[in-house]
Amino acid sequence: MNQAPLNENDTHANNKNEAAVGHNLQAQKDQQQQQQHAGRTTVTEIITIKEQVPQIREPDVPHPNNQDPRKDPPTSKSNHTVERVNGAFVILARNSDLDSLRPTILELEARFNHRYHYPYVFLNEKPFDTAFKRGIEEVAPDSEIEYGLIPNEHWSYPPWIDQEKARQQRQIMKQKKVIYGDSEPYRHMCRFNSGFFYRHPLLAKYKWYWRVEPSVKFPCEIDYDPFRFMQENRKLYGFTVSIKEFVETIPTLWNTTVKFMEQHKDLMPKNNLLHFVEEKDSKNPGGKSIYNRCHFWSNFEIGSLDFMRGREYNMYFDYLDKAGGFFYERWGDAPVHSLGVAMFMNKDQVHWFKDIGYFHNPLWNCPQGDDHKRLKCTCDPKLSIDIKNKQWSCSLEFKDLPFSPIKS
Ligand SMILES: Nc1nc2c(ncn2[C@@H]2O[C@H](COP(=O)(O)OP(=O)(O)OP(=O)(O)O)[C@@H](O)[C@H]2O)c(=O)[nH]1
Ligand SMILES: [Mg+2]
Repeated sequence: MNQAPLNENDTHANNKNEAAVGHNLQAQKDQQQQQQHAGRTTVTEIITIKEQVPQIREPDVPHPNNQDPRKDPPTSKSNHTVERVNGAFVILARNSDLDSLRPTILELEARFNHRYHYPYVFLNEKPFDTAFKRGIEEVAPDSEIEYGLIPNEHWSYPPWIDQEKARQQRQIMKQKKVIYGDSEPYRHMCRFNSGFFYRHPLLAKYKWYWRVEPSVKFPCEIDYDPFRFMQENRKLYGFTVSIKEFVETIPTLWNTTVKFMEQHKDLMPKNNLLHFVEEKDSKNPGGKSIYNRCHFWSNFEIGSLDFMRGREYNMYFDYLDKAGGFFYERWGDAPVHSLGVAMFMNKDQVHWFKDIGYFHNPLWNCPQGDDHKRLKCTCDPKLSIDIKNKQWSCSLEFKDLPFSPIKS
């Protein structure tokens, strides 16, 4: 599981690697689905709202690592509001994800959150059961934890979708062996993560979210507060890994996005980040540019909820939703978020958290050099996507893009 199966020496690496990654991911998904069936229950959902965290603004810091390391935030629930900003971890999960979530949360607490106690918000389209809640509270005993039930209209077919056509498309994708191509819940998950998670009432009081998934790893110390970094540096979206999407899952996403852009030029700032996702069409060099498939991997995101809740992004999501590609194709929330970010943000507002060690099967972001030592990393820096799987990564391209001023 921890071995990235990509082969950098393969000149036809993309196709081959997609298959290897796909196989690996499919096996993992199958196992999760089996676990899910075993773990379903009908226990009534309880939403526990223990307290609200006020937003606190403090003086700017130029870089997180320049913070005084002696100034640790308080560690008890009673006085934690002095140091936190208004953020929360957001975790979409099934009851059956408990065993893969616990090690992730233990590590996140040990590497970062034992100093801050940022709250957790768990979301599920089915009620979380008592075993899940107990199991989570054991590994994050000092953090506030809330459990939310997803409204049915955020996890079901909208009326304009032809469900028979959607079923047929899943069959076609299954034959083509597209990763998760035949999965109906995966599509609801991608649509929910694209356009609904930030509308959940439990997130209404927060300004920042940090998305976490089961089984991910945080192999290094996180020695500053990334939420605060976002706020104080006027960032809106942060990522650790950026890669190219499986083209079979998004055949019409780019053209649909182009149509949206043509109708809504007024929504986009002049210095947007579209140059991160566009490339010349080698088959038609004089023609329109095409999607280079680069996207921020959304299994890790630290982002502004105000941006996600804002008019621009939601007009874009609604346009995509009406086009039907969440069901007729298999549009993922990662390219959807990324295209939204590219259209509506400047580069200054997007941050690569290169110094946050991270693993989601099969890719690593492992800090290099002095950072690796200082942050007591347990990952192998040579396995980092930008070293081992350069041909897949878009992060270095992101780094080299020109900066542009923040929209006034
Ligand atoms: N409640 C709920 N959560 C789900 C469901 N399917 C996926 N998730 C969650 O949605 C997120 C993304 O799902 P993943 O299965 O991790 O999708 P992925 O990252 O593309 O693929 P792998 O991690 O490689 O399996 C994770 O937090 C899952 O726990 C579902 O049917 N119900
Ligand atoms: Mg995942």
